[in-house]
Amino acid sequence: MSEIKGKFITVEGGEGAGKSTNLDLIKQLLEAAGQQVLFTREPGGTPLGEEIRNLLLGHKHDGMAAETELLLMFGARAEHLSQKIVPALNAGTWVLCDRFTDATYAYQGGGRGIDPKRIQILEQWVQHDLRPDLTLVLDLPIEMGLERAGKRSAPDRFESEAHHFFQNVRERYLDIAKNDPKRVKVIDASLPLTQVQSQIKTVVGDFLSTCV
Ligand code: Z5A
Repeated sequence: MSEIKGKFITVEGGEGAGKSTNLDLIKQLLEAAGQQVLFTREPGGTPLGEEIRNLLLGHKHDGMAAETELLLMFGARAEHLSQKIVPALNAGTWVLCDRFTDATYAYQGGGRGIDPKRIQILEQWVQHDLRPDLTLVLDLPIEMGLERAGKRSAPDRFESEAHHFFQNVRERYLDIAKNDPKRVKVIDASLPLTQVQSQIKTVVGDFLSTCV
């Protein structure tokens, strides 16, 4: 992993926070700065990863053990890193990923209550020293996010969780940002879209200015 030339950018947040809505803007900003960008997502991003995603998000395995969920996330991630993310970064392509390991700390750690030290072991084992260079956390109140997501489609296995699960997810994301402020930038996603996008432009612009 020592030959990495591209930058790795991830976008995180709770349900309905606006990740899908804003990923295209981020990609455009990076491309306008002259970067070749690979857009991908987790869980998923590879044929095997997308199959694992279906297992994780569908209702066929409702009640799966938290540890199974955690290991499936990292199984999909190992495949994603080896088939897609690391080769792209090594070739100098920038990778923009819809969720990554911060989601594991937030959902499996905060939401399911798995000890973060166990997640850390898997993170080091699967990723070695690879961590995102920049992470945007789209933050908004739980009710607002669920309402936005609910308008769009039937709830998946995660979206069917109880309110306190999402509260713990949100708090864990904010803790991650507090503990790693250089990498992780919180965007107030409760605001109208134009204001959310202007915050994103500032954060991405600041990051790009450090890459010259
Ligand atoms: N997961 C995990 O547990 N552990 C892991 O390690 C990883 C993932 C990697 C993947 O879902 C699930 O996997 C996820 C965590 C878990 N849990 N769930 N569910 P996902 O990431 O594919 O999907 P999601 O989180 O459910 O995202 P989403 O519901 O698609 O939300 P979104 O992409 O953030 O929001 P959106 O689709 O862009 O926006 C929602 C609606 O709001 C839409 O109608 C927009 O037009 C509207 N919108 C967006 N912004 C605004 C503003 N500013 N104002 C008004 N309306 C807005």
